Amino acid sequence: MPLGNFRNNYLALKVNFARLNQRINTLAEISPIDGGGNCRLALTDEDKYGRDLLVSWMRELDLEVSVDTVGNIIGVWNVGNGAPVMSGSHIDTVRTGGRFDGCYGVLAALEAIQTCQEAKIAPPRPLAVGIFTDEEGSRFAPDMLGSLVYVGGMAVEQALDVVAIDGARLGDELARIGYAGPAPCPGLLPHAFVELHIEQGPMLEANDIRIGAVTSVQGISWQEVTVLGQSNHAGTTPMSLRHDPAYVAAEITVFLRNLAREFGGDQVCTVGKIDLHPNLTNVVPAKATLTLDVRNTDETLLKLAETKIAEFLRQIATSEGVKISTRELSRFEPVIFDDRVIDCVESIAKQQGNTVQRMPSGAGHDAQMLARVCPSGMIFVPSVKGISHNPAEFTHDADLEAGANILLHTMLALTTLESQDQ
Ligand code: HGY
Ligand code: MN
Ligand code: MN
Repeated sequence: MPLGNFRNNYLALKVNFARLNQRINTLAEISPIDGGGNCRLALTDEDKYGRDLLVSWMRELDLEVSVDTVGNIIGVWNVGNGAPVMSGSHIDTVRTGGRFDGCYGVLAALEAIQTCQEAKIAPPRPLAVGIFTDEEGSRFAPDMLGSLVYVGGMAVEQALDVVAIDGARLGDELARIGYAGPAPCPGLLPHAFVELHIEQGPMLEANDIRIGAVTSVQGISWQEVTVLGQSNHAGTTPMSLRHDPAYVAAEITVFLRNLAREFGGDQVCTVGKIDLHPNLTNVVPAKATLTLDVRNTDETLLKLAETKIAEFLRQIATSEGVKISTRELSRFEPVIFDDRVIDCVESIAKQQGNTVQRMPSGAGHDAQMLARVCPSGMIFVPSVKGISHNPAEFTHDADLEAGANILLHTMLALTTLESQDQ
C-alpha cells in the first residue's frame, strides 16, 4: 500500500485512554437508561444535549466546527494542506442503546486529534471528526441518513421532509434543537475516511480475536408493511369471518424467520416494530403496521428474499381478505471498503501486537456512505457476548484502548495515502 513513512516517527504514540474513557462515561450520563445504556433518539432534546457536549469538546481542541443543513457536525484540525483524513460516527442511539455504539468511534477520533496536538505532531493533512445525524434511522428512516446526505446520496430537501415514527418532521426537529446548520451538503470531501466501531456481533469474541479489519457492509432492506383488515368484536365474530391484521402480521413474522432459515448463511430477517390499531383487548384489529429489516452480504440473495416476501404478502392478502401496502424505508446494496485502508488497519493492528481478522459488518455504518466518495474502511473491537442495541452492550477497556490506538495510527498513515488519480 503506497503509504509514506510519515507516522514512522511516531510509532510509539498512544492515546490517553483514561481521558477517552472519561469522555465515554460523561457522554453516557446524558439520558441514561436502566442497565447502563442510553436513549438519545435522533434530533430529540437528549440528542441535542449530546451534540452540545461534543461541540464543546471540539471547540476546546480549537477545531473548526461546522454544522450542515441536515445537522451533521464536522470538526477539523486545520494543519497541513489539502483534503482532511476524517474519522467519526454517530451519537444518536436506538431507544434501548448501549454507551459504545457510535459514541466510541466519535470520541476515539477526538482523542486521536488531541493526542497529536499534545505530541506537537504536524500531520501533512488536516484531521477531521464527523458526527453524522440520525445514523440509527430508528426515529427517521433511512438509517445512516445524515452521512447519506453528506455524500450527496439523498437530497437535503427530501431529508428535511422525512417524517418520524412519532410524526415529527426532520427539518422542524433540526431547527427546534438548533442544529439546522448553514454548511452545504454534499460536505467537505475527505482524502480518506476510517471509522472505529464496536462489532455489535459475536464473531471476534467467538474467534478470540481483538481487532476486525472490516472488508464490507452487508446489504440492507427496510420496508414498512401496512395491513388493513376489518375491526370487529372479539367475542361475537366467528374465526371464519375474520380479516385480522394481527394474525397476518404474525404470519409475516414467521415467514421471515423461515426464509432466513431456508437461505442460511448471512441472511438475517427482523420484524422489530408492530403497531396495532386500535390495540385493544376485545377488538379484532383494523390495522397492523410492521417493519421488515432484511439483510444479506449477497445482493442477489437479498433481492431474491425481497421477491419471496412480496409474493408471500400477495398470497396472504388474498387468503385473509386484507389489503396490504408496503413502503420502502431503507435500501442499500452491500459496500466493499478500499483495499488500501483494509491493509492499513490490518498491518497497524498487527504492528501493535493485536490479533486481527478481516470480516464483513452485519450492521450499517456511516463509513459505508463515505465509501461512495473517498477511500474508506472500519476498525472493529469485540462486543461481549455479541450484544448490542441493548443497554448491556459492553467492550473491555483493553479492547477499547487497542482500537483507539489503531485508529490514531491509521488516521496518521492515511494522511500520506496516495490519491487514486496520482
Ligand atoms: O441498523 C443498523 O445496522 C445500524 O445500527 N444503524
Ligand atoms: Mn452504530
Ligand atoms: Mn446502532
